[in-house]
Amino acid sequence: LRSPVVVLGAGPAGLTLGNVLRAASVDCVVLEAESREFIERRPRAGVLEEWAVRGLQRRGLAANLLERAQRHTRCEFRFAQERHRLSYAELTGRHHWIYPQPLLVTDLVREYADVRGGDIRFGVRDVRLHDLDTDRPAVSYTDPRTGERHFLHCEFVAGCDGARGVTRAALPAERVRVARHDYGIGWLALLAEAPPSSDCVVFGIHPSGFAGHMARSPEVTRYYLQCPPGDDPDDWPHERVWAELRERLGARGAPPLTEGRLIEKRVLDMHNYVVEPMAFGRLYLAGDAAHLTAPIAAKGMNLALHDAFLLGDALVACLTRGDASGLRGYSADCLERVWDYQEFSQWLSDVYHGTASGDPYRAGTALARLRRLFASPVAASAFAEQYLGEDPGR
Ligand code: RFL
Repeated sequence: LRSPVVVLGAGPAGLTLGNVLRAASVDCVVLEAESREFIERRPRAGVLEEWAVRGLQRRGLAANLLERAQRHTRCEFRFAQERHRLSYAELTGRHHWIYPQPLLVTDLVREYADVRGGDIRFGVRDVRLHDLDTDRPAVSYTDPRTGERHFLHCEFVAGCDGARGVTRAALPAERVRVARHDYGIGWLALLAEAPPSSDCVVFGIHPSGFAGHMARSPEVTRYYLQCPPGDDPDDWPHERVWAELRERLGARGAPPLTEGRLIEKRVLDMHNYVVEPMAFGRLYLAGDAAHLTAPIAAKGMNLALHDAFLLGDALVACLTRGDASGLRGYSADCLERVWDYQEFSQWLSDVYHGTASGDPYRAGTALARLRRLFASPVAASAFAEQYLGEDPGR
């Protein structure tokens, strides 16, 4: 079989890309290691930047989202027992959308497979890439039901297989540079079966460590607790989690947290990486396969969508009009935003984690940054602009 594009991975990046290709009648095959049920339930992100939603909408991919997502216009920092609200929509005229990643993935897979008739194969095993530096690359995999090995010959391979996929490893070490940053901290990522305890995202900056509160839906809330990297989630029973959250998110006048059963509890070793360039031969990387940003500033899914829009448009231009300029500029065009978001995550990490670092110098500078955010409208506007991400349409 020969399809012009093989897309590895059915996350936000791969499915958006598949939809863009199908809308232009470009054939592609999406290969996904997990089952459809699994990817439609995998809980992760939930914060989408306005420009990203507009990008989905322009491509006919945001109907459900716009009906169901919540609009967020501000966030709240809590430190030294005080609450400080930052109305970023007032400062920038832009806002966030809150829509859980599994719902977006469900919408995208339905549109790709059930509406646009796209080819998607779930549960593939032992995926391998071949002849990437020729104009006839191929992808092979084992069909889980029959055990048979299949070869897909194509013109382009899109590596959208996330942080643990195989495509990044296929890049020859001498042709790419991987920049990596370890924060040296862990975050206990929690999902609670409880309604949100605030109408906005809350950041708790506390000497015991950072704590975060993020709405996901009227019934489910994401919380984060800073912890040592490699901590065992089993050392965080229900009582300990809620006691720490109450302590770290506590402030004068703050409503009590609405507690609930913890339905996800995992420790993230916080790190980032960036692969440069995001292409080799006929392989183009998109999303977490090319760059990871720890969930500090809620940027990962937004970057994955940005890559998918650019790669989709570039592949369509090349395959339907013979115009390869988009593909030539793809990596550089993506990396500008990637590095901008990396820098913001780094800045915000210092604010979140400085007071608990045990280093009085870092603690002092972190508090100075926080005070400046609420004393200087210019500093607040600069924060808001980066938190919402630059609008590529402006
Ligand atoms: P994904 O979503 O990981 O999808 C990759 C897909 O590839 C499959 N796969 C393979 N398929 C075929 N062959 C192979 N060999 C394969 N190996 C893997 C996987 O099963 C999977 O289905 O990558 P993509 O599309 O690049 O999307 C990236 C986003 O998922 C990620 O950046 C965000 O979830 C990050 N993130 C957040 N981003 C935001 O923008 N806002 C947030 O609020 C936010 N919160 C988060 C997050 C990530 C988190 N975790 C789990 C690290 C919160 C958390 C807790």
